[in-house]
Amino acid sequence: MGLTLTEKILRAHLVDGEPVKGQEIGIRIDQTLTQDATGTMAYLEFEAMGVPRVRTERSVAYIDHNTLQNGFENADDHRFIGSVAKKHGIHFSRPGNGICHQVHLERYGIPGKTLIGSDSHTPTGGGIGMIAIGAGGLDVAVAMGGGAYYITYPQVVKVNLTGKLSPWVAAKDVILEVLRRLSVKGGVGKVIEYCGEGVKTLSVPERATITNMGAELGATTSIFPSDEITKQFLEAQGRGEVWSEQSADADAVYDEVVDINLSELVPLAACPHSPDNVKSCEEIGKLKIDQVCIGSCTNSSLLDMMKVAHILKGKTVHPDVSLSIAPGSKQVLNMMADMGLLSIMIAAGARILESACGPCIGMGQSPNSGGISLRTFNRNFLGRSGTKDGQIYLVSPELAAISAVTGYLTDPREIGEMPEFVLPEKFTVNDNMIALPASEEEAADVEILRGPNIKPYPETAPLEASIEAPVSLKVEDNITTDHIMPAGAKILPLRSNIPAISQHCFTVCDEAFPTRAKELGKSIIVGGSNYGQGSSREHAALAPLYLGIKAVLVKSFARIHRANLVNAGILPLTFVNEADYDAISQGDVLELADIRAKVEAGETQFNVINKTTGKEIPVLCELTGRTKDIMLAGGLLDYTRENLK
Ligand code: MIC
Ligand code: SF4
Repeated sequence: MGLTLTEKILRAHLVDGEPVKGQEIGIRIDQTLTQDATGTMAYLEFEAMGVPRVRTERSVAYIDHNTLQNGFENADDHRFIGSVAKKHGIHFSRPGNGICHQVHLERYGIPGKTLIGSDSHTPTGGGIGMIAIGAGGLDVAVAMGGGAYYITYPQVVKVNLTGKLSPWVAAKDVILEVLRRLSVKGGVGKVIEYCGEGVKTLSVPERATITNMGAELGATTSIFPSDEITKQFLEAQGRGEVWSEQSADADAVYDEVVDINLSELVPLAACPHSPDNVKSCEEIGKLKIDQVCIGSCTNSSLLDMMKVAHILKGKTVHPDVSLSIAPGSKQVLNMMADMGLLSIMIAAGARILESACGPCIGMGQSPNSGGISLRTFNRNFLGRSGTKDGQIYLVSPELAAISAVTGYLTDPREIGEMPEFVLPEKFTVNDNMIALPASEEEAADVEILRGPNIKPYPETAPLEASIEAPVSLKVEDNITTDHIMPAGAKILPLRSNIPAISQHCFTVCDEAFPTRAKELGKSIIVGGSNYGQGSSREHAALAPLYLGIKAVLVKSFARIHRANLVNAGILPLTFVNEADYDAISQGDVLELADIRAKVEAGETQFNVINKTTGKEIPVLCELTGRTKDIMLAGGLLDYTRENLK
C-alpha cells in the first residue's frame, strides 16, 4: 500500500512510537523557528534546560510581532533574544527583516524536512513540501535541545485540486473554500495534503497562502508536493541545491478526500468573527468599508504585491477608506522598490508599514468604532484588531485592493482583464539583516542581555493527590487563545512577564476573571468545543497557571492549546457526554478525588463530582505514557530537566 507524502516524511523522522493513526509519535525536528512574542519565553525555557548549543540542523529567531516598541519592553526582549541566539547557535532575523513565515520560506525552508515553530502559522512551510507544525514555545525549546516533538500520528485528508483558478480568483479563495467546507475544527488530528492536476497551476507563494491558513482548520499542518515549481522558486532564491522532489505514492490511501475544482471557485470573504464564516461577494452584497489592510504571513509575498500594485496603478484610495500595506519581508519590500511597485502604491495613497505582523496582531491600525475592515489576514476573531466592535472580513489581496479604490466590498472580477503575473527569475538576495551566531569558542563570552520586564517562568508543582476547586469561569464553544490571552499593542509588551500579562487573561469575556481567579487561589475553567483554537501562544496556558487554574474541562480542545496546557501542568479534561456541560455553573465546586493516583494508574475515564449539586460527571483524561509523566512532574519543563540531560 502506497504512502501519502505526510506519512513518508513523518516515518523518515520517527524516533518514538508506532506510525498508527491516533497514536502519539515522537519525531526528530530538523529546523525550528521562533518569533519575538513567543520567543522570549521559549528562550527562557531553553536556558532553563541547560543545553549550551542548539542541536537542530537550523534554528532561527525572528523579530516580527512586537515592533511598535511603545516603551522599553519590546526592545529589551529583542536584545535578549538576539543575545541568546548569538550564544546558543541560532540565526537571528533582525527587526525589519520580515515576518517569520515569509522569510523562512524564502531563505531557510527545505522540502522533506521537519520544522516546528512557536507560531501557529508555521505550516506556511508546507508550501514547499515540508512538514511544518505550529507548537508551544516549550515544545520548540525541547526540540532546540535535541528532544523529539510529539504529535498524534494524523489522519491525512487529500484535497484533490483540478482545473485552474479563473482570473482574479486567488489562492486565498481556495483556503476560504476549504474552511467553508470543513470549518475551524474540521482539521483537528489531520494533515491536509494537496494533490491533483490543479497543484501544477499554483506558484509557491500561492501554495504557501493555502498551507498558512490551513492553521485555521485546526489541522496539524498542510502540505503541497515539492515539484518543478518548487525547484524554480528555490533556484530563484539562490537555494536550488536544497531542492528535492517530494510527493505521495500514486497508490497512497487517504482517510478523506475533498474535491475542489479551481475553475469553479469565486472570490470569497470570511465574515465576522470567524475564518470559517465564508460567503461569496454576491452573498455579502454592496458593503461600505472603512479600512483595508494588506499584508500578514498569509498574503504578503512579492506576487501578492505585484497584483495589488497593478490594481492600484493610476488610482486613488477612496476618500472614506484607509489602506495600509505591510510587505512580508525585506526582500519583498526591496524588490517592490526596485520594480516600481512601491511608488505606484504610495502614489495611490497607501500607507506603507514596515515588514512585520503589524495590524494582524493588533499592533496598530485598529479600525474605527464599529468599523468595517477588509484584511488579507488569516484571523478575524472578536477584538483581535484592537477595536472591540470592529467588523473584520478576511479576503484576497486582489479583492482588498480593488475595494480600497471603490470604497465598498468589490468582486475583483469587475476589474476586467487580468495580465499574467510572472515571478522574477531571480529574487534579490541580501541576508544582511540576519545575524549569525558566535562560534562555539566565542559563545562562552557572549553576555545575555536581560531587561527588567523579563520575569522567570511561573512556579510549578507536581500534580496534587486530589483537587477540590470552584469553577472560576464558564465559557462557550470556539473560545480562541485571543479570548484567553488577548494580544494587541497594549498587552503584547508583557509577553515576558507572566504575572503582569495574567492580569489580562480572559478579560475579553470577563473583566473580573483575573482578580477572581487569583483570590480563589485555585480553580477550574469549564468550556465548550474547540477550546483554545487559534494561536500557539503558551501564555494562554501560563497565565492560567499563574492564576491558579488546576484543570480545564471542556467539550473538546484545539491541538496546540491542549499540548500547552499539558506542558504547563494543567489537567486537560473533556466531557464524556457533552450534555453534562449544562450540569456545571460558574461558582460550582468540583472534586477530582485521588486524581494523582488515577493519572498514575493510567485511568483515562473517571467521575468528577459537582459538590454543589451532588451530580457525578464522567470525564476523559487522555494522557499517554509521556504526557502522563509530564503531568505528574508538574509540566514539561520539570519533566525535561530530568529527561533531556
Ligand atoms: C497569531 O497570529 O495569533 C500569533 C500572534 O502569530 C500567534 C503567536 C503569538 O500569540 O505570539 C500564533 O499564531 O501562534
Ligand atoms: Fe504575524 Fe499575523 Fe502571521 Fe500571526 S498570523 S504570524 S500575527 S502575520
